[in-house]
Amino acid sequence: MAKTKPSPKLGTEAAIDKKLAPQPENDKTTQLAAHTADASGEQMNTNTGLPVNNDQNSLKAGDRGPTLLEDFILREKITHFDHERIPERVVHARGSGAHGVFKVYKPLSEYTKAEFLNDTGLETPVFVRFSTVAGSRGSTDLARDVRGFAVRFYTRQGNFDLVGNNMPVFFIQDAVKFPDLIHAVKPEPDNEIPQAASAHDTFWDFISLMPESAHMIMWAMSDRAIPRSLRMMEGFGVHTFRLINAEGKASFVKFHWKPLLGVHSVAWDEAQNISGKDPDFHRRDLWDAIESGAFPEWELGLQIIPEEDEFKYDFDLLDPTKLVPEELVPVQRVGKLTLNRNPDNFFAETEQIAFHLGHIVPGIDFTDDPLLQGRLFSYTDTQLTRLGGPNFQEIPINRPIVPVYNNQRDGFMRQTINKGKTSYNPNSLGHNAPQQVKETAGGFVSYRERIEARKLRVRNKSFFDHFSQARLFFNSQSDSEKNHLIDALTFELGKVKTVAIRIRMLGILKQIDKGLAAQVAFGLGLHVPADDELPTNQSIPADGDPADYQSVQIDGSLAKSDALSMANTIKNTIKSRKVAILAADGVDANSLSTVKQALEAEGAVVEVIAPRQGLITAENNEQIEVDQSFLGAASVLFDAVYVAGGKNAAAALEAEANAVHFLNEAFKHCKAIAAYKDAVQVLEATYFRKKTAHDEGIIVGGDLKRLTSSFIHAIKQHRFWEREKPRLIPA
Ligand code: HDD
Repeated sequence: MAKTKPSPKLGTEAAIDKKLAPQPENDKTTQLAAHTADASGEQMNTNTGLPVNNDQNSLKAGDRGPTLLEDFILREKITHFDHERIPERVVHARGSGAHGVFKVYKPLSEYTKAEFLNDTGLETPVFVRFSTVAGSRGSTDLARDVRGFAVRFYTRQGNFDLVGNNMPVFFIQDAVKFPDLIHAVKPEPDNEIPQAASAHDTFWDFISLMPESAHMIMWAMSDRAIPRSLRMMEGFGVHTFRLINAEGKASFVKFHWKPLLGVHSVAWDEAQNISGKDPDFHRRDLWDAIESGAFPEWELGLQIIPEEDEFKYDFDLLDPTKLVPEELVPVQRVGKLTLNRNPDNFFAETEQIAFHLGHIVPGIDFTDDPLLQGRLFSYTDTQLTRLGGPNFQEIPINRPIVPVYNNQRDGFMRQTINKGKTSYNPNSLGHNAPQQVKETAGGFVSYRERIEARKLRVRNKSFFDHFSQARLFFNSQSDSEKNHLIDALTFELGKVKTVAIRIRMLGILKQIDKGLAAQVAFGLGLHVPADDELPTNQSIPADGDPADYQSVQIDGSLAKSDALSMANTIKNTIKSRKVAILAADGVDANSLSTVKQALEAEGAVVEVIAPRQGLITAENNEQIEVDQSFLGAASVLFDAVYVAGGKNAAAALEAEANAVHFLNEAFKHCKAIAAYKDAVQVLEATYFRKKTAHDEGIIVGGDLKRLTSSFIHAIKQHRFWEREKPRLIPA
């Protein structure tokens, strides 16, 4: 509970200096500030305000006697502790959040009447929560998984939640299959294995029987599933939504988030290593970036499709397993999201935020996408168990920035003290307040969609092309991305024990691309099944006619979409990239500090790694502070590595197996590596040096200025994936 009247002050300097957190920045942070409590300089008291004299010992009968039931202070403390945990989210349990703001670039009145998408002077407060889907709350950040990308806009017309993912399509077409999908991907029910991983029988059993998942599987097995940073992922609203303008005219819309740092991933071997070295890698990266002022930024993108064009495409806009290629409908960048403040309290904010796809504002509306329609039920329903009752909207992070007046009352943990006698409408005793709002004054009215239909439990034939866009995705990947996809599928299916499931999956892959299926089959030591061995489509109801439910193939005119490959992303900055400088006693101080300063000037985060922590003594006797020793540091936690010069330092690093391993691993994960003068000697000790000819990502030389600028250019490239092919390094 927030303490608005703090307990007596100590009267010390600490009390006077007390920081009032959070510093109010906008309507939402000001609102949250009223609910925060800061104990600095304060005395301890119980939940009822009683000053506590002794928090070290329970109340006993005698100094060695049993604890007395009377000890209400003990009971209060233990009782609260016993109930500190709430159920984790049934999906997306593992997540990290941050506050920020959104600003629209120009009014979008042509398409929508939503105020926050029209008023360019408005900074709309937002809270964003990123997540993985399958793992538990404490699972690793680097699991191969879809990432949740949920954005809440605290607008003056109420909360708008855009609850999306970092992939633009989904596994299934109808919400009725969601519990099956999640049961299949979660740890298997008998032994609760594996944690945060899809590489197991039940997941691939289900997928191999659900051809509609083919497109999403391509995304989930691509490098999009192992992002370098939450700050370097795209976001997608997935479904087709509607925008409605002031005249009531609707347009279809797909929402996108485009990261200004580009879209980047790590290598799968690296991801698995990071999971051990720092399971909080993404959470820490987001937190550190915001703390250091390197605020993550995305542009909001819209693909707008006129209503008249609803049936123009060779896929159905209502089918969430399809994307609208950017080549067909360009993404207009309409505003910017900036994350600029870390939460004060993880539980109160990141854990208790309750997103709901159904939180919309006038000017935005739904479509009949059957996945979207089912989600509209699930999100509020799940909070009733997770947050313990119907008053979760009153939790500070969930409150809109506008006051709430309606006739909903009571329930567990009700906070609001509603005044007056009336809690019904219409009423005369309370002058009919709170009153309904006219549409022209901002009252929400659902889009007047015309529906004339029979009730049927069916799926439209326009949903039956399961493979064209899966193929479009595969064809759009660079060679290294294709190799990663093949490796990922081979890895995952290799973990599947039931051979029949592996074979069924090869049957699915074959329909996407024969070469892809053949390469995965080779890795698994299997053959691609013939057509009559292909899986049956489980979407067929028991009494349905299979002929009506056959997967169809539409040969869309688009063979390739550049926007689908991360190889085409922006590569123009090293801002917030982490660079390791390897050094030891005898280092050439100038070669260390010149590169360090140049990297920091470009916004990179640099750490000096040496055989031991503390200070090292440079060639010129300068004392240089070490950030981490080789024992605590690992190359997988950095984007690039530089070995500073100095004869003695080079000899010491060459003799240090962990330094050589650091470089081998950085090479294996295709990172930029630089070495100055004598430090080339350390490279000579690596596995890769003798085996690689020219490599643009390895920069060596004695001209510090040239070396620094080439190194910075190399870090901007993110990775040199072409190195992987020969599989030289066993690191
Ligand atoms: Fe969902 C959470 C995204 C389909 C049911 N979902 C959840 C979160 C994200 C998504 C990002 C975490 C929100 C947070 O950070 O608190 N979900 C998606 C996307 C989907 C999708 C992009 C497909 C396009 N989800 C989906 C379906 C259903 C659900 C079809 C059920 C029918 N999702 C839930 C849920 C969760 C949830 C059970 C768990 C915790 C929560 O809602 O608050 O209601």
